[in-house]
Amino acid sequence: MKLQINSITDYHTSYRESIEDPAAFWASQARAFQWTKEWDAVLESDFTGGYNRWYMGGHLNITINCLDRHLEESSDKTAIVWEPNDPMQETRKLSYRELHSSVCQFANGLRANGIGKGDRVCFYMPMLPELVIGILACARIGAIHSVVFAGFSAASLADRIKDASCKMLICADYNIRGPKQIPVKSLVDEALSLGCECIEKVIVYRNTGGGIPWVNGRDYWWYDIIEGQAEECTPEIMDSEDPLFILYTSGSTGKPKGVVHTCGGYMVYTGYTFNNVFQFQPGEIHWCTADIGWITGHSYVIYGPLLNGATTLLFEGIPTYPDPSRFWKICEKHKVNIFYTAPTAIRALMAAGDEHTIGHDLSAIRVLGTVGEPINEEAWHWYNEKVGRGIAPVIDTWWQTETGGIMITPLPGITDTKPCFASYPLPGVQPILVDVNGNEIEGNNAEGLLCIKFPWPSIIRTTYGDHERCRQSYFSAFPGLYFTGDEARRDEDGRYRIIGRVDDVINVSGHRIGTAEIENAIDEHDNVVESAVVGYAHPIKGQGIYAYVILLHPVSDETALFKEINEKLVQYIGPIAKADEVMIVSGLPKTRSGKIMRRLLRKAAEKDYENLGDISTLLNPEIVEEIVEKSKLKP
Ligand code: 7RM
Repeated sequence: MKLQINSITDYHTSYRESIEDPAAFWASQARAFQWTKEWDAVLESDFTGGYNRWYMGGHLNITINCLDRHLEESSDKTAIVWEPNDPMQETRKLSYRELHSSVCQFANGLRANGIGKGDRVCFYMPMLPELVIGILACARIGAIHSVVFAGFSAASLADRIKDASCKMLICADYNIRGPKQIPVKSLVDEALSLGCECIEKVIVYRNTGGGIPWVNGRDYWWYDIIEGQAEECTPEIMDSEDPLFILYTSGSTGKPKGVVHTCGGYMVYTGYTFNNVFQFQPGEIHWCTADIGWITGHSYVIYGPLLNGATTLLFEGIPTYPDPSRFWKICEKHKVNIFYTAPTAIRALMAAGDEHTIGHDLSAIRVLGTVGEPINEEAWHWYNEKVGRGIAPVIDTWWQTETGGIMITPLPGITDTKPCFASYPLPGVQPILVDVNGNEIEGNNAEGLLCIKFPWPSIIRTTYGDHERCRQSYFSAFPGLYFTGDEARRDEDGRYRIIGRVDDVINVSGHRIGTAEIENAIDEHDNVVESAVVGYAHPIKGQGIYAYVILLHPVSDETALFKEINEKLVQYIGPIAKADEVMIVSGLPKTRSGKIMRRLLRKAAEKDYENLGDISTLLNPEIVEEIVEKSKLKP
């Protein structure tokens, strides 16, 4: 793909052009792709109603751009390198031609099984090439994919299936992660027993070959679906604004939001950002370690790299199996050029000791990326020095499920880098800091709520089935602005540093979880009357989960109670939502209007007893002392 920013002057020029004439800027970016019909108008936006449309009247299919377009010149080039969980098992490689054939074949299989344009297909699968094949097969025929992270519980899966009324569910028999085998098909059956009548068929990919429960007439093997299907498939020609996928993310209420992205804008933005942010060079191997169940996996494991004809590495396992050198062994083995991971992984590997990085040839690495949460200074330096050998720049990329692609980031080799700073907005991105009243905080050396004042092609289109919720969540806090939910600081040179969420969202190891979701699950425990959950600083996870609970009856064995609470969290949400600390309290600090004072709970969790602020206006100020005293007894 052409149009790569390649100097600082170029960056400034592009940035200026993107602001002065956004339509012209984004039209020229879009021309790097293949459209079957050009758009009539580039953009139409109404932040008041939360309506944003891009490339209206344009027709395309994103898989033509991810696959067909590369066949002429690079059909033998590797599209996917798959590295299994077990290092003794063989690597799989799929060329662009093979990936194209597999996608077409499965797409034909989906069509033969009643799936067509607009139908929702849910994926609950581990990191296998078949997950990529299945997702692209949906895109090929215009079906809307909804990937649910395979670490979520059966209950969470059921909620997401029902919210999008998915017609089909695609899973594996078992998932393998580190030393564990997870019986996903059993979890799927459990989810489907929770009122998912919308699901007509379940497609099962045989991953381990272990025994699984089976429902005749509903369950089908992946291989039976593709059996006899042609390796060519006419793509469904999509309107630019037809939905491409739904991806659920946590907000401040208990119910996850189905973020909807559409075909044209998402394609242009992920292609544009992959090319520029990583300064991609043809022939490079790109490894984004994110699970495809998150937006980072959608945009930078699948779509961004494939749109650019890159080789994308897919890893089934975890960073610490069989030992904490696994990432570096894979980088060495496949001569990875671009490595993109989360601060939580960096911190965990840093804590495991330098002996694991030493002795691995990491010389192919040209760029190191991080995403998902703030990276602390120590981890930034360790990454830069031990992994990047002081040569490969670290790019701290800030973005969200709702933004579809990277928004604020250094450009490697072009702009400078500074620890903890996501730095500069990409051309086309117009960040602004405001105070709580929505007044712009101008000038450098400023801190405020991070908003974006102009749309970009992959801005969230709606929350599935409930547009009002989309308007309310992102466009109502400050009229005329998209509100990110994050607080940020702008330094003396205009670089942005992301401080964190200002809403009731906790970022655990880079995974977003709403406090309300966690509290709902804890409240399911028979002995819990009420609970309140806050995030607190955690050395590896970034934020840990601290739960305050009020009990119905006192317990003698607190450890047993904590275990039961965590069982509820695993049951209702998944292992990522386990509480790190639980404190039994006789009451929760509340305002007179009945709102829980999370600020106080956060301070107690972090043992920060100074500046508790004015507590005299609380409904029950006496409870603060109890909480502070109990917190002092915690490790
Ligand atoms: C891509 C992704 C979004 C939230 C976002 C922030 C936090 C993401 C950074 C970051 C500091 C970063 N999507 N966040 N990137 N905080 N520095 N580079 O993570 O929807 O799952 O989460 O994550 O709070 O609002 S997400």
